[in-house]
Amino acid sequence: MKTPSYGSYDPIAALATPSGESALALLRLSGGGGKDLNDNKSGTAITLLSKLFSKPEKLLNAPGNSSVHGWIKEKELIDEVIVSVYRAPKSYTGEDAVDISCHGGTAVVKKIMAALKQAGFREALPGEFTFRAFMNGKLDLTRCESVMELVQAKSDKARGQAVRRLSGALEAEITAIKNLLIQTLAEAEIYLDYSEDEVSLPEASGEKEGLLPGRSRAEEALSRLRRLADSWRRERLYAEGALVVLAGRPNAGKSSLFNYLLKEDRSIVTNIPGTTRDWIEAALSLEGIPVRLADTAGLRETASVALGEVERIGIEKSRELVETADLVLYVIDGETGITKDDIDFIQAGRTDLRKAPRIVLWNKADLSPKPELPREGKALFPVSAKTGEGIGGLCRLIAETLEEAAGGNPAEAGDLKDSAGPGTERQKELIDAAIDSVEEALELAELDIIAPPLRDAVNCLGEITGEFTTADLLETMFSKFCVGK
Ligand SMILES: Nc1nc2c(ncn2[C@@H]2O[C@H](COP(=O)(O)OP(=O)(O)OP(=O)(O)O)[C@@H](O)[C@H]2O)c(=O)[nH]1
Ligand SMILES: [Mg+2]
Repeated sequence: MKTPSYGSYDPIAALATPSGESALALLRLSGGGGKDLNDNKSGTAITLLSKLFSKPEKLLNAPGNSSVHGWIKEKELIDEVIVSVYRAPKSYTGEDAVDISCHGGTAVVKKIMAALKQAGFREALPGEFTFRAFMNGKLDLTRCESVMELVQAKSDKARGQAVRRLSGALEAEITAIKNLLIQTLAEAEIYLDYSEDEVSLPEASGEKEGLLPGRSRAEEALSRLRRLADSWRRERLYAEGALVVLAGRPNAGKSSLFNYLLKEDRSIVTNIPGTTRDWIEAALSLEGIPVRLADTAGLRETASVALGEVERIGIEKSRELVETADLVLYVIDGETGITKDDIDFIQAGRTDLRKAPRIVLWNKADLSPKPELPREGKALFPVSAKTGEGIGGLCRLIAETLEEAAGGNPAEAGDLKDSAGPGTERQKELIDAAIDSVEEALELAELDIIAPPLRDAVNCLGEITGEFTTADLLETMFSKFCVGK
């Protein structure tokens, strides 16, 4: 049997929903019919399925974007289904395509898939439906990648950014920047032609002699590219999330805050200092940012108390977690007040800029109000894990601090509100390469040598949207998608 490849027009089938017991499952079919999308002779997804359908004529005559009720059958009935019919080119893939909604049992899905194979379909490769959508001009590469981002989005913000890319926001911005560079290139070439004839450019161009004509356009392209690149860390924050670590002295209320933020009793809480020995991690979404929250063993100076082996290892682990955190929530026990250990920890975080940002919490504010300290600024944040006081504000502060650390100043975020930055490593690398090339072009004074770096930049931008691409790149990219997408 020949190995299936992405470039074929074979009729393909895949389960698009997770396999397991569920009310319904969705099977997707597409393709067949050869290179010409309207060629029905060799059997398209619709004609092939009709051989397994209880009402073949109804299916064959169904207009695009319509549904037909019936049964999938071989010699015997397999399942009662609804099939949605899409006709080329008005389908996701651009080919004739069908979605089958069947019952979601594993035995049902297995039997229908086997029957489809008998009828001439093969199992789709990962991302093959989206690959075909790209090849048939239905989606550019940024939209294709955003489809996978949407499937994988763990938070509302990640979803929002992916949807913006799916609606074409990144493609539009990349195309606009590319057009600025193409205009710059064209102007440089015209200028070269004119200067050979010793004719000066019209004054309206406003460019200084000897410098790159269209320099302001190239500069605008550069600043727009830099803005896209700057948004990358924020995009990663929304997609991958951050590690937030609760640290502080024993009994400060770390586990209580951990449970309050998670809205469940996950960590053991007692009034015995040193209760938490082994750290615990849990996932939650804070203001749309996926957060891994860690509760740790209380920090205390090893010299001041005789520590058992287990607690000593626990404290070591707490310190390690603090070092790898994206944000530390340092909890002060409001009942006992600020101690020397607390001051030492906070000072260390302030002086070492490599350390993750920290928010210092005054917990048990229900028992004793936050003290007014000189020069304290917004550094001491009052909360109560018992009454919930301050927790809403804390969630917002955590999100703001993480966004700030990821380079997202609110004004800039506002600028990108209707647009979107790069969503994948591939897009980010190409934007960086384009920035390097435009910077190089802007540094060159000689007009006859600026064209190559500008063309490089234009090519990088064309690669982002898929205007210029190679078969290898496409295969590597789509093979990371899931089957059925
Ligand atoms: N009144 C009041 N009591 C609290 C608050 N937060 C925690 N406590 C109490 O403080 C004690 C210690 O709480 P934990 O959450 O176990 O403290 P911890 O920081 O995890 O302690 P270790 O695991 O020992 O490091 C418990 O008796 C809690 O009920 C609060 O905001 N108000
Ligand atoms: Mg604890």
